[in-house]
Amino acid sequence: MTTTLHFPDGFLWGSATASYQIEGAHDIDGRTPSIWDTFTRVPGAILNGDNGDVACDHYHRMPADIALCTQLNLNAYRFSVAWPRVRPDAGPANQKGLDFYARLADELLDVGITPWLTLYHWDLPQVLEDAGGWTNRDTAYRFVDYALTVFDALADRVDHWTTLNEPWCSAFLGYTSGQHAPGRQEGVAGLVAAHHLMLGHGLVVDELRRRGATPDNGKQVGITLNLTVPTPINPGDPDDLDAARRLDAFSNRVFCDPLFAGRYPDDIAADVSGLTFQGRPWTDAIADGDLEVIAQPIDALGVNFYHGDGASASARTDLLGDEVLTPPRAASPAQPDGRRITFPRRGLPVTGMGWEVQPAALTELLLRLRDEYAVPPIYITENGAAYPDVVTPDGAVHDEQRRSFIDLHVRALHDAIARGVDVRGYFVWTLLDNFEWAWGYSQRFGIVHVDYATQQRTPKDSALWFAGVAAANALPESRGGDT
Ligand code: PNW
Repeated sequence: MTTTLHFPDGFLWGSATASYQIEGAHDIDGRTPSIWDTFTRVPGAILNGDNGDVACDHYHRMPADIALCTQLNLNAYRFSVAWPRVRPDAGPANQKGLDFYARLADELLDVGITPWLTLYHWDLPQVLEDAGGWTNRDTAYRFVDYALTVFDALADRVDHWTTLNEPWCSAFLGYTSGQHAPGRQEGVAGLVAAHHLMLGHGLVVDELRRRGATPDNGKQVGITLNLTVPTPINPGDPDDLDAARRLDAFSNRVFCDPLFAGRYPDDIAADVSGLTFQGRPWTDAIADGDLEVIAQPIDALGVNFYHGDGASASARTDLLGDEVLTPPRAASPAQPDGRRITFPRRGLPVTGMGWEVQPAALTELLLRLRDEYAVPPIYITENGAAYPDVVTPDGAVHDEQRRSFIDLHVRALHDAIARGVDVRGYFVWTLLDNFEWAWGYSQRFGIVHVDYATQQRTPKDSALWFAGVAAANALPESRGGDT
């Protein structure tokens, strides 16, 4: 069977990156340390002791990397700005840092690629962490200062503004499990951090609106969340049902409910009752008016989707998958209630990260967002997969697994659009193999291969295929028999 799946006119086909993962140049032109510079120096925090000091050296190779986007027919490029580059030590603006992003935006505009800017993709200035980081309410206000510096410098070039990337990771991997910087393992501190992150988001939306960032002026302001589709492993087991509920509460609803309904979910109160951060319940962090600030309307919702989760309360390790190489702290729970959730394998294929491949979950997630929340237009701001790649003697990278992963998810996305969900773009994660956080350089998510010894870039087969999809604004034909 041969079917062509067309996407709506004006659909965005992009790739996404993040500053700390690709830029390198960690101490160049006035940049000062972020929490990731510090965390990568903690012995045992990162697989193989890797860090982002050099990464893909994108800071020095940016024009060539943007030329790759052109070659791949992309019409949008999502990048993040490094806070410690443009406000080093959270102090005054640093013109050299701002100039880099102005040049980046100009390179993109010159070749007709829409710049899509994320203000915070996890590189908090270390000085702010020293003052408590996201558990300190003041950080939300410092985020506003920084955001306005970036907006004032780049608003003449950039129309698409995203406040936060994946506050779940910043809050719960940063302050509860400690798998990400700053590496704190402080239980409900993650909820306090989540609230301050979302407060920072709302305050920035408010201030950008005041400065004219509205759709009337051709500007769009939004946020990117990583959301999951929790499924109880054994739906007949009340404990598994509750594990799936808790996963949903602390992954999805704790962000979507305040953002789109102006309240926190009721059930989490019982889950964390009696737990405190610095002697106080996390709800002490919520001041009058905060939820109104967080819930103000946005123009776009970015959804990052990698996998669904089969959730269980069972500790039976024989239900778990084969051991994959994981970073040292991956085992500690990211749930702020401290209770166990296990993720037994469901017999689905898995990627190099050990993440299950479940494209139908993307369709399900998008339908749920449409049905349960008053969401603005949605963009898939990240989706992709890590697999071990081999450069063959002919100089190519035949990454059929990645190509198939992207193909299946783009199909699942098309299915959601066909069923009436307003999705307007798809950004593949990621343009270049890069520093994959706690996994260091051991996981390759790029559609372009990077040889870290030479910094040579080689578009993989998936990139060439994606270029065809972007050019056609369609998937050429159904690939019967793919898995
Ligand atoms: C996202 N987890 O991170 C990020 O936005 C990217 O920077 C990252 O490279 C990409 O996904 C792939 O990991 C996540 O442990 C990191 O559940 C970790 C998790 C989820 C998302």
